[in-house]
Amino acid sequence: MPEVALVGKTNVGKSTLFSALTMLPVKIEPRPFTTIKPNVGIAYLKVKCVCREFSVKDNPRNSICRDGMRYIPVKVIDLAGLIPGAHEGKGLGNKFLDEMREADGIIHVVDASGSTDAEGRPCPPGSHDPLLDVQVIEREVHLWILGMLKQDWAKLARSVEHGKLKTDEVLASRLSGLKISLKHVREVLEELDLKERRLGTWSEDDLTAFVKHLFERAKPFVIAANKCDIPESVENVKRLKEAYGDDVVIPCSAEAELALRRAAERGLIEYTPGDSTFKIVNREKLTREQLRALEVIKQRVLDVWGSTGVQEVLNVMYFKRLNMIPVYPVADPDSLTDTEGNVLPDVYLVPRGTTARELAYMIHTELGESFVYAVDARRKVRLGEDSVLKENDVISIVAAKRSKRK
Ligand SMILES: Nc1nc2c(ncn2[C@@H]2O[C@H](COP(=O)(O)OP(=O)(O)O)[C@@H](O)[C@H]2O)c(=O)[nH]1
Ligand SMILES: [Mg+2]
Repeated sequence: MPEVALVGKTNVGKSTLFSALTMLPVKIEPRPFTTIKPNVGIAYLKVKCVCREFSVKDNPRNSICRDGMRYIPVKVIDLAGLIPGAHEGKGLGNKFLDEMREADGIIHVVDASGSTDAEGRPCPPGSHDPLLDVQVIEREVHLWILGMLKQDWAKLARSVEHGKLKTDEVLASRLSGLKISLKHVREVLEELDLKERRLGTWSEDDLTAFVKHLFERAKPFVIAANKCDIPESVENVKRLKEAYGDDVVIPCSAEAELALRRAAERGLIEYTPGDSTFKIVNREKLTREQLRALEVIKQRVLDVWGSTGVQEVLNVMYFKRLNMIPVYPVADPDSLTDTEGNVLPDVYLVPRGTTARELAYMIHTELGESFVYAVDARRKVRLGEDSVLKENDVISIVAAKRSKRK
């Protein structure tokens, strides 16, 4: 399952964002667990499902479909504790390693209203610069990886020089705790012109640059510019976007999203994450305070930013930063079913550029090995193994022998 980690200093709204993200976005029975451990839960990406285009009623297995929208589960981990100086803390390293290892990317939560100081204490809005917090966390992560790399650096360098080990392999294995691939290591060595350089001659700056580039590639981040309901955040969101780009910075209000999801769950309003509005179901059932709170959310969040931004945080991470696309594998390209007759059972998130055969491997090693061709169910054409998949492709894989297909 896809997986993201939440980081950020204290009091910026990590726990609130975690709660909002991991509340079920739509009604489902039976209710699956949405919180696995106190700090691990399930959130959902939201994409337009292909069911309406094909005019079918689907029975999703690995995801949920409601009103033509597909909700794809993503594991979310609240990594509270990545604080300034964390890289020096003994024991913390391994816990982080374990928890960050599987993460596809990192959601960096900041208080965009500037009402939390460097130590995480409340302060007047606008008095703390959230850009500093982004830098602090980045530095912390870099120092921490640097520490991992530099252990026995001299010994490492010697073993490469004696021809026992290769530079890229040594570096990748040193960082395997973070699940950083050999491919990423090679790309960065190339990019920084460090490929032919002996490890023993790397300067401190070389190492720092290497770590920085590698981490950006291996674990891309988005900035959840939280507390955007507070007016002082407008200016800071602008500054954050200037520094990091529109595809990295997402203004959001975790508190507003949590309130809306709770109200929707209790049937007080109609609201789906990502929506720009909500509808009050029955005015009489709401107290004056509740009505007032909803009005504030409308005025300070929805009317200003277009949505609470919480759904966007996840969607931007996967579809912009990680450049993934949804594809729908099926066993039968005519009925669009799996072998048990479920219509459009699964949606897979795959990196843009994934080929038909690579998809087969993701479904099942055996299916990849026995791949003959694929069928594009939309156009009813055969695809060869190197055919690059497109967004929302519905694909059936034809294998040489019967494999254990789902
Ligand atoms: N105004 C506003 N306050 C928020 C928002 N999200 C969280 N908070 C408040 O910020 C404080 C810290 O939130 P919490 O989730 O515990 O932060 P954490 O320490 O990062 O986990 C709490 O008082 C929250 O109610 C938001 O979107 N807007
Ligand atoms: Mg917390």
